[in-house]
Amino acid sequence: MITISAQPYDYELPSSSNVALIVIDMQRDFMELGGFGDILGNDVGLLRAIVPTLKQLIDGFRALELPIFHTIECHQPDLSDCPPSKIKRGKGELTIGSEGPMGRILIKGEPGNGIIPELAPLPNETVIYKPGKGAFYATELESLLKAKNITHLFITGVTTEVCVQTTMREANDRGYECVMVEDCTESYFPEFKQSTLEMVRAQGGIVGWTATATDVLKGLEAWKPAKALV
Ligand code: C5J
Repeated sequence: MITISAQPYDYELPSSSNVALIVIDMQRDFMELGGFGDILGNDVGLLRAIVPTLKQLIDGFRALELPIFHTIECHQPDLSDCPPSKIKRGKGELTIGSEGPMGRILIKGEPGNGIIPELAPLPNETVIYKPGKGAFYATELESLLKAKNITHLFITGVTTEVCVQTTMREANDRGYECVMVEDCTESYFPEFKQSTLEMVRAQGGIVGWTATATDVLKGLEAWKPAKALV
């Protein structure tokens, strides 16, 4: 058993557990001008702050040969998987499916739908295409995690209070032991990020834990060899 320094208290990682890194929606639609985040009136530049730290965390998982799941929020070109209520939101000139500077907004396969180059998935990593905010809704994520007996999740990405928090709540309800990595998640609203971190760890960790990338990597580096010995 290894413990990772976390809030509201240390996170325990038994050697019998299996872990995965979940990287939510680090796609151009949310990170760059002309994408979905931008057309909704957000300052997309705010999200860049986490890129170097998230890259270090991803590299750490790669070095330890631990599984990484990337997600992309997107819809089919015919929008058959997008509820009309979602298309109507925002009331802007452009909406989901509109032609934007990076192709059709939030549509699978369009240039704007790609993960930013710095965090591009490797061929051996899984990409989950999700039509909802949560990564478990209408995707194969749960069955893939079950197939690998994964029990412990480290959750990162954007935006903290929307897709990251929704995914963490979905995972928590399914029995996964979840850590939201504090300096690897970001919001267009700094106060929403802070509130989300506090919500997650309030009431004895009602949705899970929060920890820094440094503490997660330190813990996993000790855990991986200890696990191998068991
Ligand atoms: C949003 C997301 N904010 N990835 N999506 O619509 O958080």
